[in-house]
Amino acid sequence: MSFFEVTATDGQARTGLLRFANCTVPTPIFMPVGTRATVKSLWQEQLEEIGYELILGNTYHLYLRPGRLIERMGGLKRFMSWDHAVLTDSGGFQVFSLAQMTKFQEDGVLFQSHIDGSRHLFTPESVLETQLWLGSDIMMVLDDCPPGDADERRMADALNRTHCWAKQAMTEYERRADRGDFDPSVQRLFGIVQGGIHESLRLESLGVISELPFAGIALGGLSVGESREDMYRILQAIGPRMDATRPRYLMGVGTIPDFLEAIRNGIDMFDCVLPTRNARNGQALTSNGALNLRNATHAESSLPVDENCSCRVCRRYSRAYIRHLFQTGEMLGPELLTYHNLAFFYGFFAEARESIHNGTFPAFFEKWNRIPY
Ligand code: PRF
Ligand code: ZN
Repeated sequence: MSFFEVTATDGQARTGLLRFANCTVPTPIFMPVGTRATVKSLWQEQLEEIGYELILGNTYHLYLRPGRLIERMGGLKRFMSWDHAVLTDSGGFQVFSLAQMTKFQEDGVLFQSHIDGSRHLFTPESVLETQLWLGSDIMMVLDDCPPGDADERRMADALNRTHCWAKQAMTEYERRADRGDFDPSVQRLFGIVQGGIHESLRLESLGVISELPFAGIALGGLSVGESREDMYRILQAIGPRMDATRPRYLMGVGTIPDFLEAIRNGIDMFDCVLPTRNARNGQALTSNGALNLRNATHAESSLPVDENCSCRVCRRYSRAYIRHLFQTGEMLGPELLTYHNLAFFYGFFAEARESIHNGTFPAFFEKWNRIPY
């Protein structure tokens, strides 16, 4: 049984299966973000109840805190009691967005912890090592993701570095697999394509990364401040050219319109903090667009958050009640909206997969593309 299998296509859109040691998940798929070994405010039971089996963790945060404790506790999945699948990001992106001071040195990136200012070095080998003891099913290579408005020099340097690091990561992965340090049919490594909004750099990067035997290929460096037009232009140019036999992962994206455009161009995997972070600010994602439950218009509404949603929150609680929870700063407010938003995304992706199976993806695309998000 192969790790990834495409089961149906509709245009460039595909639906398929990702097979892990403990579970099989269908694609296209959304992965809830559980940065610090928790999808904020939810119990693992609730994620399972919605239907999620693959979640994301962050190497940067977990390495800094609680660090090796996780290894002693039997790995991330045992530690957080998650008996399904986990993908961990490498820390590359987080170092550049969160750490206080970064400096490229000794074939890695030197940074100061955003927690206590302590100094650390991430190398392609060290972040692989960390993800091995975390026990991630999918490990991401260390990459250099410059800001969207970086100049050409910084862009070219970043791409070179990303490609060198990818080769070093694969060499180390194969060396340690050969040594029997881990099971490569359980812990797989994905490469990351960079290149900003420059089509030529993206194609070059896709060529370099695709040549290496990664189990999957990710698109990094999108949704980092560029315009929507630029992002969609890159998705259209690169998505369909990515190796069709390997899963394609668009990192840190995004919104319903972004999912539609990416799925249309052959992307299989997504993660984003949007449904969980926005929930904590009172924003609900619904089949009619986004609405903010802190708004006074919901003060006396006995409607559910989304009339077309059958999640446990929408079956039981009113907008007025949830607004009251936010007004009073009660913690149940963010909890209920996080549950709904993740259930809403789950339903959207289930519908996307079904439409690809049925050959009705264009109608699915049109229906959702009309809704203002
Ligand atoms: N690289 C890594 N993680 C990421 C990104 C990236 O470029 C992004 C950009 N959208 C989100 N998460 N390693
Ligand atoms: Zn709901």
